Amino acid sequence: MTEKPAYDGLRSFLTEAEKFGEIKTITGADWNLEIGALSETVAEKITEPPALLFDEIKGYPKGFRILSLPTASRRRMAIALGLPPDTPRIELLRHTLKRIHGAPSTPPRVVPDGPVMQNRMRDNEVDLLKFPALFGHRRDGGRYIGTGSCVITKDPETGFVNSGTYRLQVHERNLLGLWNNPGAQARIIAEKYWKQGKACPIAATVGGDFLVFMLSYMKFPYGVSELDKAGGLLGHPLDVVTGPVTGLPIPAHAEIAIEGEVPPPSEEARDEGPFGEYTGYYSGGTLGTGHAEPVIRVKAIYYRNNPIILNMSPQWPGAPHHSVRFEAGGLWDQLESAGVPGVTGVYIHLSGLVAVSIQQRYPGHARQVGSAVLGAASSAGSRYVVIVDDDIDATNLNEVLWAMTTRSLPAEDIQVAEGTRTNALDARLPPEKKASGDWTSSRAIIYAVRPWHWRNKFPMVNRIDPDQREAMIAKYRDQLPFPRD
Ligand SMILES: Cc1cc2nc3c(=O)[nH]c(=O)nc-3n(C[C@H](O)[C@H](O)[C@H](O)COP(=O)(O)O)c2cc1C
Ligand SMILES: [Mn+2]
Repeated sequence: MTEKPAYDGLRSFLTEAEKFGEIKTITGADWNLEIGALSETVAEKITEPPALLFDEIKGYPKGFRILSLPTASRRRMAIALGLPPDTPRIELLRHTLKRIHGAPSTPPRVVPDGPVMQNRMRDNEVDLLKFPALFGHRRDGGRYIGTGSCVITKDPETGFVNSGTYRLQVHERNLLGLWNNPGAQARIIAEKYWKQGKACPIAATVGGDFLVFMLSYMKFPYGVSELDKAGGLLGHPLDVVTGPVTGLPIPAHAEIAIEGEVPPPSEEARDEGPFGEYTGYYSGGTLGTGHAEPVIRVKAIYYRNNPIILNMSPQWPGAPHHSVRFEAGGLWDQLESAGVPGVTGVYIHLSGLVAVSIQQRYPGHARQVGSAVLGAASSAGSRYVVIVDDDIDATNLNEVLWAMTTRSLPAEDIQVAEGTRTNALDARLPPEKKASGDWTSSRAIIYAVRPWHWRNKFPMVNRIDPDQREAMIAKYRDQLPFPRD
């Protein structure tokens, strides 16, 4: 019997994904716009694309690598989540969030040393430009080293350790920009230090275990540590080394980690961004607020031999980073908790179209589902909600649009709700509203279902049935290039 190889962070994921031929190494690409452009092009043009491991990046020695699109295929997403590689898509969609929320909190284990400490730079040696930080989008305000980041801070009053994903701009060889949404927990923590006139100690990884990264970009209640959750999901405590400068825990198998401090912005702050965002527009940073943003004074850098930057730089939403939008499973759960019956599928398309398929059971059922979606916390930020019948696959945008164009009547089947919640990254939020903090917008629910009272007279669908399609793919797969997934 072969023993399970020892846990090795991102390297464990790469080893497993490589077994399935899921990693493509690209040499000679340029950090300056080429890697960002290629990653977005591949995600848009190739279904279930390979992950891209960039090596021998222009101007950098072999071994200083960047990983793009780690979870853009269904199989790699399963591997990253610690599930069997053949886990079906519907399972990933439906249960990923449940697994995460149900996982126990297992505190990290402090170890004396770890791969991340293989190479060190302290004080005057610190040089962020030793790594091929990306200039990702043409109109970005600079190079960003942290997009797949875990930014670790500790509440000075309670000792709670938070890990959050926040973008990190390289201002200088030893200075990073830090941009926080209102409500970001690192910001809450930093302000506690600033109030005492102190700089906030901070540690960050910019490459490491995908699971730890994923937990870092999810919202947990203040006080729930993402590092504890990681232990729960991994099934063993996350190994951490104690940062020599800050005393903060640093994942021992991370690729690259920094330590430093965030001074009060009154002492030092810099213009930040603009930065191409996941909505498909530039936003945030100084562009969004007009004032300078906090910085991290970097005191130390640690990195593994042949370190890998995790590139999760936002892409136009039609070029997704993830094969499955499992956040939709959270909305599904919330609809069930609201007691709404008959939901057979939930998906979130692009940056704001929610599709829900239902098996209609009684008059008014579709409208009830529509209202419940607007009321659910997980649907905030979506502009359009489309309710479809259960013969429509909510994850298939063509099917959803076909239902919209054939089963809904604009004059009767579109409901508009005004004054609903949105966020500062909403491109359609007028400048005056954004400035005044009135982050609200209207949303529409489109009822693209067969009208309940004459549903049985609705014309029959002219489309081959799924069993026919599956039979044809199975029979002709050798002769025709049907996709595998
Ligand atoms: C790739 C990526 C980049 C992100 N960048 C930022 C950012 O720059 N600033 C921010 O406040 N949130 C950003 N977020 C969202 C936060 O990670 C998310 O709100 C998370 O809940 C923050 O952790 P916290 O709840 O512990 O504050 C980003 C998310 C992802 C996936
Ligand atoms: Mn948190």
